[in-house]
Amino acid sequence: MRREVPLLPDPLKALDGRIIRTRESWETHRRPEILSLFREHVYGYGPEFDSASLTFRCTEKRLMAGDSTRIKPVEIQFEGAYGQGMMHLVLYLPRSAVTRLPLVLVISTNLPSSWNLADELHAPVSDMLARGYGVGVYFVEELDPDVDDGFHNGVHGLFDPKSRPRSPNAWGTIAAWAWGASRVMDYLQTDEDIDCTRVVLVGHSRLGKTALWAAANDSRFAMVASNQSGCTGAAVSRTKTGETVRDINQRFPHWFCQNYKQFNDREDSLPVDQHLLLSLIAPRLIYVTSASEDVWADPEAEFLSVTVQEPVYALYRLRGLGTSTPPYPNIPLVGERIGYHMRTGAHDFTVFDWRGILSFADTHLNAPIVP
Ligand code: GTR
Repeated sequence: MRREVPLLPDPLKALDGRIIRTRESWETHRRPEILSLFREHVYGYGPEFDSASLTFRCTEKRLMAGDSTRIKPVEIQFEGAYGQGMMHLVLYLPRSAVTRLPLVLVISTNLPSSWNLADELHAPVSDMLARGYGVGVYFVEELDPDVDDGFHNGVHGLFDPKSRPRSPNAWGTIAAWAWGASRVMDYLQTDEDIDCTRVVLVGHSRLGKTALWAAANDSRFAMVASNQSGCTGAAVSRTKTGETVRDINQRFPHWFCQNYKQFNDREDSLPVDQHLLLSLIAPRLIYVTSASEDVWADPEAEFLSVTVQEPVYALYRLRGLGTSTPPYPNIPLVGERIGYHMRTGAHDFTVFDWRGILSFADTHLNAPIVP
């Protein structure tokens, strides 16, 4: 039996009681309000940053052995008040491409030992290239290690005031990882192989949370795909089963800002819920996946989140999924710019998930087939 739908913050009712009826008032009033609420209470505020201070260096381009794929590693260097940092982006491009390509940008954990990433990524790189995309990967642990180590290292150590305790609304690790996606986009805007108006940002689980927060902050991403991102990702927190706000704050105290801990066991007091995170993507493309046995992420809470934010897409005259009933497993549901599927099986990033995401992207980003 389906659980009762919780009382969720209305995307179209501002804190001052104003009802949002037009996209203008959404964009000038309610959307910035929601973004600030997420910064203040959930993910934290990142630093002021001037992208003009970045430097990029393309290193050792090469061909993948026995393949028609070009690998283009890029170093992205940034400077904070306390020193310099660097992240890597690795691009995979078909050797034969003649036009700027749309890009699937995959968020990954660690920089692996070799550039030949296809296996380590669990991403069908050759399938994506055949569909006409370039593929990019960046590595979040270069931005901040995934451990609760006091925010002395990584980008926090470079940009944040040294005073302790940190501000309760200072950015956590997920926000740092999302910041990296925007630095990659800064680079992509300079790369003549890529059409930066057609970039799909993809992440699984904790990296799905990262992808959503990055795309919420940075409207240069045309599409975001969150694979089983669950708690503080796509799933609404009110009445969520599996992982709760308390669970995630206890197991991963570094992921979010300190203020978020005030909502342990108090999800109903949050001024936002995760459907509002999805609404920040409108009117761009969004694809959310769940897995039937992934009760920790809670498929029902992920699906609910997608449907209850559709009134925001409706402001742009964009049709949503057309139903509030969760779909049968393995059958994607698609609206005009919103897609969702629930695959049978456990928490994982499978070929089925990739196909759902890429088919949706193909429809909307019109990827040309590479000869
Ligand atoms: C889990 C965590 C989830 C999810 C997952 C992952 O342990 O509770 O929120 O992010 O890790 O990233 O694999």
